[in-house]
Amino acid sequence: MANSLVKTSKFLALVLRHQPDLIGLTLDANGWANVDDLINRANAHGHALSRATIDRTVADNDKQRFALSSDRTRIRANQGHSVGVELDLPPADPPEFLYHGTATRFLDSIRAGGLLPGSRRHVHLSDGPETADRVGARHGVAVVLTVRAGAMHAAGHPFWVSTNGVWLVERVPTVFVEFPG
Ligand code: HQG
Repeated sequence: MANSLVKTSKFLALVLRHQPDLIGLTLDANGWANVDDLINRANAHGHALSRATIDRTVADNDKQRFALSSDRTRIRANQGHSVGVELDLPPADPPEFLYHGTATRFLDSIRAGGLLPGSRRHVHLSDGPETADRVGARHGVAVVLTVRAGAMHAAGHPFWVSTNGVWLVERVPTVFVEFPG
């Protein structure tokens, strides 16, 4: 992803996941913003944004973080929100194991309380350990935890998978976490 698109992606993640208020933007109950409104408000707040930049950012995004509505008038983040939106994803059957990347400094707390969403709406899980390792490295010395997703689902915990392939759960009780070593 080109540098200017990374910058736009970070700005869109900020206003579509965390702080729409920053530019006076309104998200609907499912997290969608009107694209023209987003462009006008971003430009009014000194963030140069055009339809073409948005289209490229959505299409070329390394993690497919954003989606346009089918009529291309609305945009939302596929996952990662801290603001209260209902993504309205259908529940999904997870594979037997999913992975969560974290940092070693969080392990004692995770052992005590399980995996919690923190400031986000969901705990994020991936279907491969490599992605989890990269996610964990953002926080310090990475450690990959295996989540017994099949057993957790069988025990009644709902799972969702975002349009960009991130598995989402409300929390992961410690009993379903396999710690290394
Ligand atoms: C940890 C990026 C203490 C958790 C990534 C994580 C991902 C606990 C941190 C997405 C805990 C929260 C999300 C507990 C969990 N005690 N710490 N009980 N339970 N934690 O950033 O999963 O590039 O909110 O392990 O790629 O790191 O932005 O979540 O280390 O997909 O699209 O608390 O963000 O995607 O950190 O990352 P975060 P995350 P984007």
